[in-house]
Amino acid sequence: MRDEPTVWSVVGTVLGLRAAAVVALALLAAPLAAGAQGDGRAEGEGQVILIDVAAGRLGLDHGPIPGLMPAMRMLFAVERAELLDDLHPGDRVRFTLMLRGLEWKITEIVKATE
Ligand SMILES: [Cu+2]
Repeated sequence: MRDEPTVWSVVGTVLGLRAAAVVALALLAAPLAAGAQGDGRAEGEGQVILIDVAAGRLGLDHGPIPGLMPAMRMLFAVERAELLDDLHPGDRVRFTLMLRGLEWKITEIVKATE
């Protein structure tokens, strides 16, 4: 873990940044990190808080996404509007993100059954 600290982890450690700031850094660093690590793919779980079919966006209260971002509430772009079909606020979902250009988009989403 100390072998090859990223610029962002060093900055975060030095400044003792709290979650919000680390999120901003993580978002800035995400395309670079994905390029460096290879596949530009991530998976997460969360709860639907907002569905915007017209804009093709989904608001999620999501848990930590390993290697990408901590838990937070945010809007994601969806790759296809059909991904929003049958979703409702409060639904628990599992989703896959793929890096598309500079933006992480949801490419798969399924309701979690627990
Ligand atoms: Cu997020």
